[in-house]
Amino acid sequence: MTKAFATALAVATALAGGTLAAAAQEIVLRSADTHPDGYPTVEAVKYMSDVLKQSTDGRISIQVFDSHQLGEEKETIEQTKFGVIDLDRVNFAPMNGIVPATIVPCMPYIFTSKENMREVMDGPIGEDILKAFEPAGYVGLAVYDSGARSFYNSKHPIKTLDDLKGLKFRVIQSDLFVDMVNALGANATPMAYGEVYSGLQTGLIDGAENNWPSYESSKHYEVAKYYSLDQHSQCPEVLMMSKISWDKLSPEDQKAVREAAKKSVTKMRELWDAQEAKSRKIVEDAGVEINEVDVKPFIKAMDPIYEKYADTPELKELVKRVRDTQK
Ligand code: GTR
Repeated sequence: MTKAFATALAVATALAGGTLAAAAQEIVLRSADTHPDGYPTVEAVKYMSDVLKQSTDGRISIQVFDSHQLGEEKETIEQTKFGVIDLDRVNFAPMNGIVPATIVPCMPYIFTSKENMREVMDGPIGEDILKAFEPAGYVGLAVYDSGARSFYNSKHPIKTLDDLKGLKFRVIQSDLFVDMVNALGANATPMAYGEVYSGLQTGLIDGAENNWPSYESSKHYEVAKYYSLDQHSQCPEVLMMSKISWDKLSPEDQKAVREAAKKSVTKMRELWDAQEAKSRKIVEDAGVEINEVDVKPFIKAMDPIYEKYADTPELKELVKRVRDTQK
């Protein structure tokens, strides 16, 4: 080997190695969230990024775009499908029409408690639901808590089904929720989360439905001061990845992403429990009128929803499997 050739070879090798190292080094996954910085879902994905950085020697990290910077949930779901966004943290509800299995954990009063929801979503039922994302172009990575959704409005407390009559509620964007709230006797209108505050303020809607941390962090409590704890759904959150982005990762990196996502679930639950209490305190201190609800008639009114939405053998079976955990 001549000296010149050896030098050229060394340079070429270094360059190739360098390019590879640079390419391998810099993977920054873009992740969307509708919630503001500090919200448990946002913090959980940031935590996941730290875990991932550690397990990949700093090669892979996640940049979280909070406060719907990348769009409202319907838009980010679409963009994630096309690989424009790598990761998306959304509620299961706007996925109901895209991944039918997500309907089951959103069903009214399907879980008996927070613990029951966690147990179901941690086990084989949760795994099966996450797997159902793949044919739709997503990889389901983790399920996060979302507490229980209850009604709030600007008119009066909801104590009975009669109190819902004539009120117009914004619901999360899912037909299941439209039908659920209509079945309870109110008028449901689906709308993007970011439009709810002004909708309440201008009187376009009388109320909406959500959990403590969302009710508080969105400041909806400022314009809808009656919060009635009917807890009609415990529909959880999901962290999903674009199948297009996923397929670009090596199997080892896919494994690292999955593991980091799983670890973020434990972290999220700690943050969630603390945030629920904190948010409740904030709205109580702000003078919100909170009331408990006798939910028996509410549960009864949901029978047609089970008939309409658990309408395939697969979904019926999933509902049964959830019920079996409660025996
Ligand atoms: C929240 C959920 C958000 C969003 C919002 C909504 O509970 O965390 O992802 O779906 O509800 O009502 O649109």
